[in-house]
Amino acid sequence: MKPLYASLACSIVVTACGGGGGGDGTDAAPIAAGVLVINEIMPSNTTACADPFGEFDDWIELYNAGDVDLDLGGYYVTDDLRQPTKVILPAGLIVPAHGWKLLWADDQVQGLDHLSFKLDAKGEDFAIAAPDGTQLDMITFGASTTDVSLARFPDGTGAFAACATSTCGAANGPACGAAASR
Ligand SMILES: [Ca+2]
Ligand SMILES: [Ca+2]
Repeated sequence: MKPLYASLACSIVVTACGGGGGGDGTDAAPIAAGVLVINEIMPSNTTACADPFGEFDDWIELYNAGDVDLDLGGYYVTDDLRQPTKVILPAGLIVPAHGWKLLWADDQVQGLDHLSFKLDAKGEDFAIAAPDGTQLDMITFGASTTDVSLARFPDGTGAFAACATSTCGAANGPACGAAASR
């Protein structure tokens, strides 16, 4: 065993990774289609997953299919397609490259990732738009079953399917797609 060597190697790796970000927030370049998508959504949540305050609020999971972390500052979300720029997202809300980010639709002031509206379990829309107003993704859903999400499988590209084994903030499972697609 070489614990000292191991920890040294770790710290070198971490340093290399941490220094590789280097992004200057170049939000001038328009985002390509399909890079930022709605990956999973739960309009009625009682036991699936809790926000950092222990509250089982409605949530939306975004997925970043790209190779660069995305800062959602200036992006828009809405639960009303007639108001595509209803809510502007704050800077510092990051969706990691090839990673997921949960937004809590709880109409509460609890941090960057909490939206000023809730989702309607009886059905409505949710959409996300780029800072220039271009719609990036949207979903229209009907009446929701409590604690059942609608999830894309595979992540980012698959069709939405009802998912009783939701995965907030993590990769969607094949069981969801299989369960709903017959
Ligand atoms: Ca909350
Ligand atoms: Ca998921």
